Amino acid sequence: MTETREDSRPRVPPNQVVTQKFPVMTAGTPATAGIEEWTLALDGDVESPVTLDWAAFNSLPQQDFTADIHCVTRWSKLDTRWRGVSLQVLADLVRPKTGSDYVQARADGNYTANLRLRDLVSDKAFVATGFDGKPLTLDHGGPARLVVPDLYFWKSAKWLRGLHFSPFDYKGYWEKLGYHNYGDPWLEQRYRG
Ligand SMILES: Nc1nc2c(c(=O)[nH]1)N[C@H]1C(S)=C(S)[C@@H](COP(=O)(O)O)O[C@H]1N2
Ligand SMILES: [Mo]
Repeated sequence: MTETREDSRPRVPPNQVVTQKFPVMTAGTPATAGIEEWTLALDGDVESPVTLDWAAFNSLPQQDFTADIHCVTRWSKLDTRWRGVSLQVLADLVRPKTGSDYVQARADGNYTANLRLRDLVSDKAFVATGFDGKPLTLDHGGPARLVVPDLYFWKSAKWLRGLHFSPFDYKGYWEKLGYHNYGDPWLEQRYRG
């Protein structure tokens, strides 16, 4: 683990501090579903909306991926290891209609986050069910959470229950409270305005 890349570009975005710990950041205490009741709704402006139960979700191709994650409260964690289904696989399944450029992630506990579809596809984001070789624990969003490493980690909704594809960019929980609409850590897009 190194904090500088081979070409000497910084590994850590501006004004972030690397931690070895894995802090738990949760607004409220959501009641979440066990795998018996859990479903993931892929809906909105798509050709083939579908609601996947745990078995259907797990029959999709899974990938291992390693990523650095960056919380807006200024901690970063490097080389986190996950397992999950790529957003590309989920988008291919439902086929967003032309102009359906936004995705609202919907989670238990009324948590939402808004994202651009182009920031999610091409293996830039995953719905993860595994962390560090084990099932994702409840505090970190189990049974399934979004992981979008290129954006501040508030965009990575824990206890994910739906992805709503739309031509409209509905603001999410933190975005409504004044956090930046896109949240690129390299551009320090922490707050709006
Ligand atoms: N459902 C839900 N997802 C959430 C949050 C939350 O409060 N509820 N917090 C976000 C924030 S601000 C961060 S930094 C990460 C923290 O994930 P962790 O608790 O696994 O570190 O989850 C994000 N996803
Ligand atoms: Mo965060």
